[in-house]
Amino acid sequence: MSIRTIPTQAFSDQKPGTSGLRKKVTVFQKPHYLENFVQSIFDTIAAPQGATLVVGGDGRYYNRSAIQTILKMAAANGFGRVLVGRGGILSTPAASCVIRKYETYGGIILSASHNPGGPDGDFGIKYNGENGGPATETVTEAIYARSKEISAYKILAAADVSLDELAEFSLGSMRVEVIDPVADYAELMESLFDFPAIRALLAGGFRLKFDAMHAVTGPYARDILVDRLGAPADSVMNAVPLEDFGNGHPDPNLTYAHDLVEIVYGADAPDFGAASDGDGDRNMILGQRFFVTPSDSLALLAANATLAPGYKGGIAGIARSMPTSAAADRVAAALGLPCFETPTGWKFFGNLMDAGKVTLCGEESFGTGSNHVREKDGLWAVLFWLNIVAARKQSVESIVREHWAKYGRNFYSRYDYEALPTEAANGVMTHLRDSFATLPGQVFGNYTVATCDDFSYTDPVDGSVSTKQGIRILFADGSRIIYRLSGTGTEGATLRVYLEAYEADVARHGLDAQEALKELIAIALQLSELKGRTGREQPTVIT
Ligand code: VG1
Ligand code: CO
Repeated sequence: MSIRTIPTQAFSDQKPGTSGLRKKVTVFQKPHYLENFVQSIFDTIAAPQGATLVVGGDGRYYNRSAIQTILKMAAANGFGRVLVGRGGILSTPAASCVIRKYETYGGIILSASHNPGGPDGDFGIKYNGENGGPATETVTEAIYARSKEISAYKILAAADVSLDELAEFSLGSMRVEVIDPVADYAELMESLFDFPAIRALLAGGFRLKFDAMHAVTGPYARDILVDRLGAPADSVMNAVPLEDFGNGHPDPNLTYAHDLVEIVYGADAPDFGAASDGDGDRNMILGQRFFVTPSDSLALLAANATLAPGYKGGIAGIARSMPTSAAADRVAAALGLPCFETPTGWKFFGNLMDAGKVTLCGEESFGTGSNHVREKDGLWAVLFWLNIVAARKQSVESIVREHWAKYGRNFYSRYDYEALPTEAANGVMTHLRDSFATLPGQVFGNYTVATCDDFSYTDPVDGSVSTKQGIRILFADGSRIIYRLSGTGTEGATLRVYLEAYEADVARHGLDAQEALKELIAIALQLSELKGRTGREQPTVIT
C-alpha cells in the first residue's frame, strides 16, 4: 500500500465555529474538502510519529465515509494506532472518555450535534486534544490558518476497511482497533454515581422515559439505563441511531423533543423524562409535567453534588458560559466556591478543569458536564439527576422548588432567530453597538440600564483573550439581555437573544417564565429593532 501525496487547492471557508467545522453534507462532499481540513489538523497538531488517535462520530449520514478517509490519512501521516468506535460510532463525551483513558494524542470527532442530518443535512468535524477536550481557540485558529494555505494532502491508497465488528488489523503500518463505543463510558458512569441506589429507585416503581431522538445515545442509554440499572426496555425511546435521525432535529428542548414532552406532560406521565442530542453531549431534564431549565440544572447539580459518590468530597468550583443564568453563581457564593464566566462553547472550560479550578461546568444550551471528561455530557447529567432523586427521595419538581425557595429563582429564556440574512443579523449587532454610548442610565418601564458592552474573556490559565463574545445589556437590578450570533449554524446567520431576571419572592416563583420575562422581552426587541431589521415577527425557537 503506497502513500500518495495529492495536490489540492485551499478553501477559504474552513474556519471552525463554536464547536468545530460545520457545513452542509454537500459541502463536505466537494472534492478534497474533508481531506484539506483533516490535513490542516494533522499539520497543525504535529503528532509524534507512531502516536495514537481516537476517531468516531454521531453516526449521521457521511460519518462512515468520512471515517474511511480519515483512517487512510492518519496512516499516511505517521499515526501508529487508531482507536475507532464500532460502526464508526462514538458519542462526543465517550470520545473524550476514550482519549483520556488510553492517553491518546487526541481524537477526531465527527458530528454536527443537534443540527439535522441526511444527504441534505449538516456534517461536522473537530479535533479534541490530549486532555479529551475541544481544541482551544489558539489551535482552531492555527488549523484555520493552515487550511488557507494548504497545497497537498497525504493519503494511503487502500481499500475501505470493515468497522462493524470488534477487531484489530493493520492499515499500512498503522494499527486499527475497532472498540466497543459504550463499554469505557459506561464503566466511567458507574464509577461516578450510586448505581445501587438508582437501581433501587427504579425497582421501587419510579418511572423514567429517555428520548435518544434516533441519535447516538440510544445504545448508551440501553446499556446503562436498561441493562445496568434495570429500567424497563421501553424506558428508552427512539433508541436506534439513524443516519438522518428519522428526519428529526435531534435537539433536546421543548420544541424538538415533542414526542417526549407529550408523554411527560400527558396522562399517566412518568416521574422523570430526559433527552439527549445528536452526539450525546446535551441533556434536557423533565420531572412529571415539569421542565428544568439547563441553567437551573447546573445550579442544582452543584448544590447537591456531594450526594453522588464521584463528587462526595465536594467540588472545586463552577464555570458557566456568559449567557447562562447566574443561578449557579448563587450556589457558588453560598458554598464559598470560585465561579467563572466564559464565552460560549465547551473549549473555554478545558483550561479551568485541567488547572483544577472547576469541577462542574454548564451552558444554557442544554449542556452540563464535569471534569470526568472534557466535553459536556448528556447521559452523565441524567444519571446525576437520578442519583439526586434517589438520595433525596423527592420529585424533580419539589427539589427545584426547594432550590428556588433557598436561592431565589433566575427566570430565564432564549429566543433564536434562525437562518436570517447575514446582513440583517449583522445590522442588529452593529445597531446595538452603536447605542452603547447612550444606553446607560436609560429607564425602560421597571428596568434601568446599568452598563452595556461586548463580552470579552481573558483565560485565567493561559492568558489568551477572546473578544466580541456577545453583547450584554446589564440592568441595575441584575437582569440581563444578551445578543449573540451563533457559531454552529450552516445557513445564513442565527441570532440568539438571552433573557434573565432574578426573583427573590417565593410567591412569584410559580410564574411562567415567558410571563415573568414579558417586559424584558419587549425591551430586547425594542433596543435591537429586531423586527424591523430582520422582518421576523416571531423567533424560530424559544427555549
Ligand atoms: C451552540 C450553543 C453552545 C454550545 C454549542 C455546541 O453554539 O449555544 O452553548 O456549546 O452550540 O454544542 P452557538 O454558537 O450556535 O450558539 V453542540 O451540542 O452543537 O456540540
Ligand atoms: Co451536541
